[in-house]
Amino acid sequence: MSMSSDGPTASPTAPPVAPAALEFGRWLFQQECRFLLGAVDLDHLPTPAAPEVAFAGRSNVGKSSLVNALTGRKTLARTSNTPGRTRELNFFDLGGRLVMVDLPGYGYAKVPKNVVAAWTETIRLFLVGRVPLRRVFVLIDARHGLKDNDLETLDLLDRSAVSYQVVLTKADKLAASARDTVHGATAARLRKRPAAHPHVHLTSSAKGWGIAALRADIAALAEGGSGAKGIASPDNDG
Ligand SMILES: Nc1nc2c(ncn2[C@@H]2O[C@H](COP(=O)(O)OP(=O)(O)OP(=O)(O)O)[C@@H](O)[C@H]2O)c(=O)[nH]1
Ligand SMILES: [Mg+2]
Repeated sequence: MSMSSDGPTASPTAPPVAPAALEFGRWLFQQECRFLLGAVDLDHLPTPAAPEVAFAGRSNVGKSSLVNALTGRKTLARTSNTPGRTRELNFFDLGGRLVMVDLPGYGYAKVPKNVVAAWTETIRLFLVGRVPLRRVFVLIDARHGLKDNDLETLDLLDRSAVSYQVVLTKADKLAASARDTVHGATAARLRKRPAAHPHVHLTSSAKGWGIAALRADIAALAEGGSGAKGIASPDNDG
């Protein structure tokens, strides 16, 4: 199945993904994935048990859909057409080796301003202060590219030296040429950012594009993965 889903184009910034890394990613994401808990605030986070990765991004960008695509389970994380669907920090354990955190979105959620402000602050504090967090995957809608509130998030992560990697989502909604343009432009804008991973993933949860390569990168951060002991990406200094 994964062979047919690598996406429409090879990325100009993509290092070749080693077959062993792809295989470990495929294996890891076949392990049992278990919802641990949803935390409404930082007082209710689970006790760290494994390396963590978090999925951050504007409301409606496709964070929950990506968690579902990665795990091959359509309804593990709740998704919706209505921005603001995810209202808690949702923790998922993957085979006891990795914890994935599906975050509430920032941006244009149709919820009261004070609620958005509280979420934003919770997310900020989580991103900069969560000890087991190995990398933040910042999701960007391929149709829109980096917006002001995305740049605020990247600034925060750069300032706090929290390793992050950009994932373009909903690539199926763009023509091939537009996909290449936004992919190249996004990678170029990340080049001077100190905590950014240089490779930008181009994905479609709907079509399965880029999911196998993303699994490989995430799995490298898990217990037993090739990058499990590294804090920062080795090729970060561009
Ligand atoms: N065409 C297409 N639609 C997608 C894709 N990924 C997500 N969507 C749709 O985008 C909408 C939002 O997806 P979610 O996964 O709920 O987004 P989210 O980032 O978790 O949203 P919040 O929890 O509200 O922050 C849903 O209607 C999804 O079906 C994709 O790859 N392609
Ligand atoms: Mg969500």
